[in-house]
Amino acid sequence: MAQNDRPKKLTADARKAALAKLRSWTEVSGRDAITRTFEFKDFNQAFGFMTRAALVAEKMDHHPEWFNVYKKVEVTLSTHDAGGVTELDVKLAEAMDKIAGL
Ligand code: H2B
Repeated sequence: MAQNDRPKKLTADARKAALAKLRSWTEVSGRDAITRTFEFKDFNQAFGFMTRAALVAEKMDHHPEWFNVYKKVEVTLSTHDAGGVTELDVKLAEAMDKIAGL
């Protein structure tokens, strides 16, 4: 991504507004990042979600930190290049919610 169209960290107000829309996501304590734990019916559903989310993430060139155990997927989103939450994290969070269909 070119230097000047790199996303900027959201202001505290903008992040609050974004989180009000993303009802199932919360702020990570001690870090500028957002998190959500998805719980599916079984591993197959969880891994299907991860596969679909991975394709979206790769297309966006914006990647999740995530941890899967059986049917649970813990996701943390932050823009490493910006050192915090940006519009890209909000977009990926919305896409993941949609894919999960929960
Ligand atoms: N993902 C996330 N979450 N944050 C980033 O800053 C980031 C990324 N940067 N995916 C991208 C890749 C960058 O490293 C490449 C070179 O565009």
